[in-house]
Amino acid sequence: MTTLVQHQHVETQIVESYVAEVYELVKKRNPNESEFHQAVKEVFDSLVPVLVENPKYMEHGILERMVEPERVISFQIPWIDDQGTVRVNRGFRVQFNSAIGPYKGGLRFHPSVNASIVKFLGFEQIFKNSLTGQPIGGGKGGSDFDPKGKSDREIMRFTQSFMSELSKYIGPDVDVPAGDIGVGAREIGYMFGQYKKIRGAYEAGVLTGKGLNYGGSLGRKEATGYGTVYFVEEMLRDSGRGFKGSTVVVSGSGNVSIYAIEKAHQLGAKVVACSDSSGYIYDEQGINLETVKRLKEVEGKRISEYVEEHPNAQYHSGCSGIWSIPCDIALPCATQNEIDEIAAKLLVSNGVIAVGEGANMPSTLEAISIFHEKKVLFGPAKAVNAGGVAVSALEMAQNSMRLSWTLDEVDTKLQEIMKNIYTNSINAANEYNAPGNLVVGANIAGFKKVADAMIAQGVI
Ligand code: NDP
Ligand code: 2IT
Repeated sequence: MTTLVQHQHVETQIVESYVAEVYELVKKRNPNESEFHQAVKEVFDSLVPVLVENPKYMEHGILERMVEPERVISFQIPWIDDQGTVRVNRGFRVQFNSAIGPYKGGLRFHPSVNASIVKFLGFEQIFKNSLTGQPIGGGKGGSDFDPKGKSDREIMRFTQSFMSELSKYIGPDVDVPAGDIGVGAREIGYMFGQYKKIRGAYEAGVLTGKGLNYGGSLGRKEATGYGTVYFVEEMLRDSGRGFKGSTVVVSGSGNVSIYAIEKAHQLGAKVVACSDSSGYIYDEQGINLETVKRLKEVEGKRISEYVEEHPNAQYHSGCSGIWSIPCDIALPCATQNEIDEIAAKLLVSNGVIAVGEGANMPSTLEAISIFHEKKVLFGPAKAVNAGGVAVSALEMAQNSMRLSWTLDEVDTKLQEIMKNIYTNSINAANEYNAPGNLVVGANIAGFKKVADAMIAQGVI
C-alpha cells in the first residue's frame, strides 16, 4: 500500500512538472497575453489527476495541441464613417479546436478586443461547448471597433466590411459565429445579409442569434441569462436553498444580465443592483426590469438614467462598488476580471452564499481561491453561461431541419442541458477527489470528451 501511494506521489510530481512546462511554453509563445495565460492556467491546474490516471493524453501531446489554435485569422476592416472619413479597425477569428464539431463561438465588438482576449474566449469555448453535450468545436472572434455612439448606418457599413472578409473562413459546417459583447440581433442581421449576398445562397446555419423571421430560434435571446439562473438554482438545490426569497446582485445590463434578472425575479428572488461600464444602480425595492430593458435594449442609454424614473434608487459611478452591496447570490454578467480579490473578500464578508459566472472569466484566479476557501458555492463561467451557446446549437439543428421549435420546447431542452452540465461537473469533481469543486469538475468533464476525440482522429 505504501509503495502504491509513493508511486502515485512520484507520478503526480512528474505530471505536475510536465503541466508547468507546457504552461511556461504557452507564456513564452504568447507573450503579453495575460488573459489567455489566465484561462489556460485555470484549466491546467485542474487536469493533473486526469493525466496521472490517463498518461495517453501526454503521449498524444493533447495539452500542447489544445493550447495552439488550429487557425488564427487577423484582418483589416476599412469602413467610412458618417463624416466621410475612412476608418480602419482590426478583426479576428480564432478557430481553436474542431475535434467535436465545427468551430462555434461569438463575436465581440469592444475597443479592448485583441489577440489575448479572443484567444482566452476561444480557449474557454472549447470546454464550454463540450460540456453542452452538443457537437460543436471552439472558436471566437471580434474587433476593436467601439459601437458606442455610432449611428445605425455606421454599424451597418462596419459589419458589412467585417463580414466581407470573415465570409471566406466560415460556413454552416465550418465555423458558426454568434453574438457577444457589442454584438446582438441587429449586428447579426447585417452580417447575415452580407454573407448571403457574397455566397449567393441562403445558408441559414452560418450564424446564430438571428432574428425570428429569418431563421432565429425562440429562446436564444434569453438563453444565456436564463441558463445562468437554472445552473445556480441546481447548485443551490444541493444545499437546500434556491433563488426564492434571496437577494441578488447582477453586474452589467446587457443581454446576459437582463435575462438573468428576469429569470431570478420569476423564481422569486429580489435583484437589487445592476450596472454598465460607467456605474451601478442600487434599488432596495428590487430593480424594475422594464425600465432597464427600455433604457438598454431600446434606447441605448446609460444605466444612470434609471434613477430619474425611480428616485428611491441610487446611482454610483464606477463598476467595482457593486460588489460591496450585501447579497445572497452574486451573478457577474458584464466582463472578464470584474471580481478581483478585494471584491471577493467584500462579497464574502457580506455573507454571499453563491456566485455564478454569467460573463466569461469574470473572477480572477485569486478571487476564485477566496470563494473556495470560504466555502462559497462557485459556478464557473464555462458551465454556468453555456446555455447561450447550447441554444445556438439548437438554432443550428432547427436550421438544418428547416423547422422551428416552440419556446416551451427550447426552454425545456435548455433546462435539461443546464442540469446535465451541473451533474456531469459535480460527478467529475467527486471522481477526481475535489468534491464540490465545480471549476475542477467542469474543466475535467469538458476536457475528456475533446481529448478523446482528438486521439481518435489522430495527429492531424
Ligand atoms: P452586452 O454587450 O449585451 O452587455 C455587456 C454589459 O456589460 C453592458 O452592460 C456593458 O456596459 C457591460 N460591460 C462591457 N464591458 C465592460 C467593461 N469593460 N467594464 C464594465 N462593464 C462592461 O454583452 P453580453 O451581455 O452578451 O455579454 C456579457 C458577458 O457575457 C461577456 O463576458 C460575454 O462574453 C458573456 N457571454 C455572453 C453570451 C451571449 O450569448 N451573449 C454567452 C455566454 C457568455 P455598457 O452598456 O456601458 O457597454
Ligand atoms: O461566450 C459565449 O458562449 C457566447 N458568446 C455565445 C456563443 C454562441 O455561439 O452562441
